[in-house]
Amino acid sequence: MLAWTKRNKDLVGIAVAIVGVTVAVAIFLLPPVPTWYADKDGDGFGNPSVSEKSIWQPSGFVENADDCYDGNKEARPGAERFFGKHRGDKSFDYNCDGKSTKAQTATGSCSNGTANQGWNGAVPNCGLMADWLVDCDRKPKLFPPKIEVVRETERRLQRCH
Ligand SMILES: [Ca+2]
Ligand SMILES: [Ca+2]
Repeated sequence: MLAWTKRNKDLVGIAVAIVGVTVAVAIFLLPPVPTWYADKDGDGFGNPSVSEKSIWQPSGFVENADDCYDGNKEARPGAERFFGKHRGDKSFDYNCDGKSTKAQTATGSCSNGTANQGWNGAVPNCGLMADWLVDCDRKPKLFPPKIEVVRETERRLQRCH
């Protein structure tokens, strides 16, 4: 029978200490559990208000939280297209820069019968139709005799992003 000597007790104490230090070092060296963000619209950009912590990437989640609206895949950082319809929450900020930028802001004018194309009046808000000046025609008028400038317009939609 093995005698439980003081030396054996000391060896057990040292072994327990080594195991304890090893576990502590292993826990310290483990990478932190990453946070994943829901990407419901599948555009590769995550919703900052819907997240999950997991070692593995959950399905439908991405590692960034850069989406400004996760209900429309056309609305994402860096989007270049302009749209005539809001993205789904009444906002036209499709490129996630915090503002709705109008595609067309020029106002039209006629100069010597030549048109500088643009809106024929005030610049419309995003998603609204308005008249766009396409041409200026000089037409003679008999009474009183003069040259009249007639503005030719077409209806256009203000697109934004
Ligand atoms: Ca998204
Ligand atoms: Ca924008």
